[in-house]
Amino acid sequence: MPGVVVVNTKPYDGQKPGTSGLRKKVKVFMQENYTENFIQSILDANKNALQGCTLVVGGDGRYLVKEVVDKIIKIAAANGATKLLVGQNGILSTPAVSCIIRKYKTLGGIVLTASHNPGGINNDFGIKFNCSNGGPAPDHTTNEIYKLTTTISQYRIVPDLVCAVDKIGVQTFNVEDRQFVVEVIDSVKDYVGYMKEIFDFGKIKTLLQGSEQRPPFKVLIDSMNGVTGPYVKTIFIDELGAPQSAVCRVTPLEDFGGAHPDPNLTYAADLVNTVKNGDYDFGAAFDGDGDRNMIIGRGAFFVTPSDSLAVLAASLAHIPYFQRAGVAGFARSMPTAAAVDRVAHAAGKEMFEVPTGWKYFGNLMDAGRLSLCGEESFGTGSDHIREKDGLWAALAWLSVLAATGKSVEQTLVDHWKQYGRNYFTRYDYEECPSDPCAEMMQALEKRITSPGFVGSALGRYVVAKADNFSYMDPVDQSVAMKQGLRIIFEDGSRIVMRLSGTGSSGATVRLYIDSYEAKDVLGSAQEMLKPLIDVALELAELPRYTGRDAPTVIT
Ligand code: VG1
Ligand code: CO
Repeated sequence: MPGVVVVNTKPYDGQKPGTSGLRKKVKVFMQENYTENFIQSILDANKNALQGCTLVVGGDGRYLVKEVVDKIIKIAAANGATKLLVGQNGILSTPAVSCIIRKYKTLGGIVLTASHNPGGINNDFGIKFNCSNGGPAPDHTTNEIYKLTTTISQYRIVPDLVCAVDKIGVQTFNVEDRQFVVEVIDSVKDYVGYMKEIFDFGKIKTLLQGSEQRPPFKVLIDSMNGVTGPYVKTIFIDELGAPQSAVCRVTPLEDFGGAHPDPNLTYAADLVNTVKNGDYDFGAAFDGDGDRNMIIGRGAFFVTPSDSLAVLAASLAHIPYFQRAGVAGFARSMPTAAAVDRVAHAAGKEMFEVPTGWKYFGNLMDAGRLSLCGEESFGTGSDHIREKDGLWAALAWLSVLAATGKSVEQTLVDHWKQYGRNYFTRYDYEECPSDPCAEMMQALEKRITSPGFVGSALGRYVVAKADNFSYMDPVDQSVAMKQGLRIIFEDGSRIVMRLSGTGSSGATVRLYIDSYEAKDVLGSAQEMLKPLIDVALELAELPRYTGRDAPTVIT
């Protein structure tokens, strides 16, 4: 019978979860006891609930996932956990973890991913705790976990417990007269089953294969060597009957093949070029852990995530899940353009604006007030789970296109004609030196909150409101402060600036620009927004502080 060993350890600085879990370089996680400390702290934060409960464990297949799954099994066994549900070979997409937590009513789950950050020994790893509602832990829980990491002195482990995670099935261990069960589960089955309940796969299949009325609708789905590969193969090839050529990069690789698994115009340029130059009606890409999505149409017509959210909000009636459950309110993160607000307004639905990070949507969904939400950072999702869901978004789009018979571009043009258009762009300055960026944000905050700033003119824009965004959750009244600097102009245009909370080194500055046009809806975002971008760069003195004259990524 394998025995529990108590290991003495010391706290590490900086184990504070960011926007979505603890993310650091792989080599940071490989330091002695670093990972063990954090896992023990997660379990300690749940100490009173572990016995008799189940935890879900899985990750996006990146470098270190397998080793850390093994550590979690051994540490959970030593801490009196009763059962773990582990994805085969440690593979579970982030949306699948959320789905499984909810389906089997578990205490929560541990998700091993650094999401859209690159993988491999020289890149990033991450650990995130999700609660029993399936969503990322709220701030008070991550703060509790963090607090425990600052005082940890011991962790418990069963070093000799040997558990094979490559075979599906139940394994039972005796640890100190208790039974400890690990059930290795099929990584895709529960999730795919759920998608078949949510959507009408028959209609999507007919769209893809063509009918007497319509030629086949050709799609290209790019998993970017991330975790969605097996899910995409099962859904698109086995279930929807698409040809092999409809999917690409569908084998999860530990280093994502050297790619940056972030579905945007820069890092998914291959998909964009293939769709642009090929005979495709639709392209979609997902990030490393499968919660983000990028949607493009014929000719690589790009759908901004803010518009994607608005279009889906206006089209939920085409999706069986919403036909059954009805549609409550909508929500977006603060930097996301307000296109969806117009749909909410027209439909008489509640509309919420929350800080960046999916954890802020959970309470609203649990309270039954939120059906569909999204972030400008390629996140779209609904209350079917408590994470954003890349594949769900692609299937939602295909459901809408199957019902309307329109192209992606026509769908957008019609939407803009009806609601007007929120032009949006985001500039990312990745891995800048930290101190000057912090100074820049401080200086900007001081400037925009000083007397006389509201009412002043910047170029042709007159400032109507300026602050550091804070949010009070309408369900539990918890408050999140300092969530991003925003300047709102009299015509409704906005400049938003914040520092990323998911980077693993240095500072990443995000600048978001959005501006509404009721009639002039067919312009280019970069051209339309140029005057406002210039105002923002000058106001923040961004080139001077960051030393960059151009962003790393433009969306
Ligand atoms: C970024 C995005 C945010 C998203 C978060 C996690 O955070 O801006 O909208 O929720 O990543 O996404 P930040 O703090 O770097 O701006 V994922 O797919 O990485 O879990
Ligand atoms: Co992600």
